[in-house]
Amino acid sequence: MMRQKMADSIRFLAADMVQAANSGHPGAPMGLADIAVVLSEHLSHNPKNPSWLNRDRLVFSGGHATGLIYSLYYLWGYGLELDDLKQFRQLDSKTPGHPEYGHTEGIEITTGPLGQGIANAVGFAMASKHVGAQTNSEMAKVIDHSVYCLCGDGDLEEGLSYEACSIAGHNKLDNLILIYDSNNITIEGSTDLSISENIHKRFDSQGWDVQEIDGHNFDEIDAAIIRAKSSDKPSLIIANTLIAKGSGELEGSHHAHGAPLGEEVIAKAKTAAGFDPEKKFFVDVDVMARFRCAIESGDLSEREWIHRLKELPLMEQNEALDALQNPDFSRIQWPTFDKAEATRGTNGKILNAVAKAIPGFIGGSADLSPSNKTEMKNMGVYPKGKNIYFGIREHAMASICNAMALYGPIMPFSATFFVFSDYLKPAARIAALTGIQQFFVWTHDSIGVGEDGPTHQPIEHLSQFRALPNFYVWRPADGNENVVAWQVALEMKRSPSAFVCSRQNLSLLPKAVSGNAAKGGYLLEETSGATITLMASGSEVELAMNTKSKLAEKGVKVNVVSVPCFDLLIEQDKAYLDSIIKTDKVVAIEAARGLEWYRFADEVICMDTFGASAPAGQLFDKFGFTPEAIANKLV
Ligand SMILES: Cc1ncc(C[n+]2csc(CCOP(=O)(O)OP(=O)(O)O)c2C)c(N)n1
Repeated sequence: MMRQKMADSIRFLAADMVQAANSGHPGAPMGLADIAVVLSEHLSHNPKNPSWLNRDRLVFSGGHATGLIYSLYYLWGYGLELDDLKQFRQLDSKTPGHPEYGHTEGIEITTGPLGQGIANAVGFAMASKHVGAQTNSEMAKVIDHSVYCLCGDGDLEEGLSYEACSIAGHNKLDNLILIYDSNNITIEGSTDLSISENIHKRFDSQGWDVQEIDGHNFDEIDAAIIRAKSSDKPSLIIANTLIAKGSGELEGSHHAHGAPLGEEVIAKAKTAAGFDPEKKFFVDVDVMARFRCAIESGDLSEREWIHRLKELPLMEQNEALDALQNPDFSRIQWPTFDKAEATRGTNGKILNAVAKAIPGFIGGSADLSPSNKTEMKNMGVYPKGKNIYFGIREHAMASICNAMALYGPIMPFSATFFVFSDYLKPAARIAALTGIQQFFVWTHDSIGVGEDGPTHQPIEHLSQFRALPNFYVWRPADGNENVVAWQVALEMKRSPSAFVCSRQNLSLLPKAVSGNAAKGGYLLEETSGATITLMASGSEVELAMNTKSKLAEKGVKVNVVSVPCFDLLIEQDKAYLDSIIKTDKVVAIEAARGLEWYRFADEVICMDTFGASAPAGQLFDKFGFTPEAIANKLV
C-alpha cells in the first residue's frame, strides 16, 4: 500500500509539473513510477554529498522523463523544493527540460539525445571497474557500487545502445543494471511501426543476463534488482509497463508521451487513486518521510565506507586512491623534439609521458591505436591497465569517456581518424555543453591522409568543431606546440580539448615555440616592413614559412602567425591580436574548409571541394597548397 502511494505521488507530481509548464513528458514518469519506488529502496547514495565516490550511479537515458527525475531528487532531499518543481522548464529554473549535469544537484550526467545515457552508464561502470582494479584488494573493497540506468524503446532503437551494450557484455560489467521501460510506445505511436527485433535475444547474444518482469509489480521489480545485483554479467531488466500508467483514459496512449494530460484527466486520475483532486504538487507526510530516509541511510553508508577506508589492511590501497584523486602534473616529464616528425607521433610521445605520470589517465582508440599512436607502452590493458580496446565503436567510445571523466578520479582520452569524428560528434557536443574534460585524439587531419582518398580526408571538420562552444581544437604545427596544447588542455577542467594531428612528417618550426602558443596563436616570424600576414595551423604553418621565402624572392615581405588553437585565439583581447597581426593584408592558409578564418583574413586559401586519392604530396600540388601556387596567387 505504501509503495503504491509513493508511486502515485511521483505520478501526480510529474503530471502537475507538465501541466503547469504546459510542456513536457508525463507518460514515461508515470509508467516508471513503480520502478522508481523500488529502485529508491536499493539505491545507495548520499543526498547530502552527491559526489561521494562509492555511491551508486543512476543514469536516466530517456532524459525526457524529467518529471520523474526532478520529483525523485526533490523527494530524496537533494535540495530541490516544490517551488522548483513548479518552475519546471522555466527560464533560470533548477528544473530545465532535460536533466543537465552541474545544473541540478544529483544529476550524474546530461541526457536527452537518446541512447547516450546507456553508453554513459557503461562508462560509469567501466570507470568503476578501473578504479576498483587499482584500489580493491581481496580483503577490502574501496569501490563496490552499482550503476543503474533507466532507458526506453527509443534508447534501444538508437545504434549507440548496440555499440555500448556490446562493450558492456564483452567486458562483463557485472556492476551494470539496465532497466528497460518497455511500454512499446514512442512519439509516433506503437513500436510495431518501427521495430520487431527480439530485445531479449539481442542482449542474450551480447553476453547480458536478461530478465523480463511486470514493471508495475513491486515484488517482481524487487526480485529482479536483487538478482541483477548478484549476476556475474551486466543485467537487463525488461520491465513491461504502460505509458502514463495511472492516468486513466490516456494510459497506454502515445498522446501521453509528450503533452500535458489536461486538468480534467489529472483530476480524475487523482480521485481514482484516492488522492484529493484539488491538491496540486502534493506529497503526504508519510510518503515524504519514506523517501527522505535516503538522507539518513546515505549518510550512514558513506560513513561506513569512510570507516572501511581507514581500516584498510593495505596502505597501498589508500595510496592508490590518493594518487588517483590528486593528479600531480608537475610529475610529467615532457618530451622534447629535435627533428621532423608527424604530429601524431609527437602526440603519442606526449600522451605516454602524461599517462606515465598521471594514474587516472586512461583511454584508447576505436581500433586505430597503431595509426593514432595512442598505445600506452607497458601500461597494461583495461580494466587493470590503461589501454582500452573500444573496438570500432566511436560513438560509444566518446560517450563512455564522457562518463568516465565525470566519474571522479579518471582523465580519459579517445582516439580515431579525424574524419570519423563524425561518428562521435553527439558525444563531443555533450562534453562541450556540460564542460566535460575529455581529450580527443584525432589524427590524419587533412588531404595529407593521401592515398586513402576523400572518404578518409577531413574537409569541414575543423570548422565544425571550432564552431562548437567550449570546445578547444588544437592543431599543432610541431611537437613543441603539441606540448603546449597538452599543458593547456590538462588545466581546462571544464572543457574538452581535441588534438588534431598529421599523418605526414612536419618540420620543426624554426624557433622554439613561444609561450604565446598558449594564447592560441602567436607571431612566429616577423619581417621588418612586412605587408602581408600569413596565418595558418598545423601542416600549413610550414607551408606558410616556405611561402614567405618565395614571396621574399619577389620582394614581398611577410609575417607568419601560427595558430595552434583558433578557439583560444578568438578569446584574446584586441591589444594581443594587434600585437601579432600587424599588417593590413591578412591571408589564411588551411587545407580544409576554413571559412571561419574570414574573422581575421581578407583572403582564405582553403579547400572548396572534397579531396582525392593520391600520394599526399601530389594532393597538396593539385589543390594549390604549394609555396609557388600561393605566392603566385598573392602577387
Ligand atoms: C537522438 C534523439 N532522437 C530523437 C529524440 C526525440 N525524442 C524524444 S523522446 C522520443 C521517443 C522516445 O520513445 P521512448 O523511449 O519509448 O519513450 P516513451 O515514449 O516511453 O516516453 C524521441 C523520438 C531524442 N531525444 N534524441
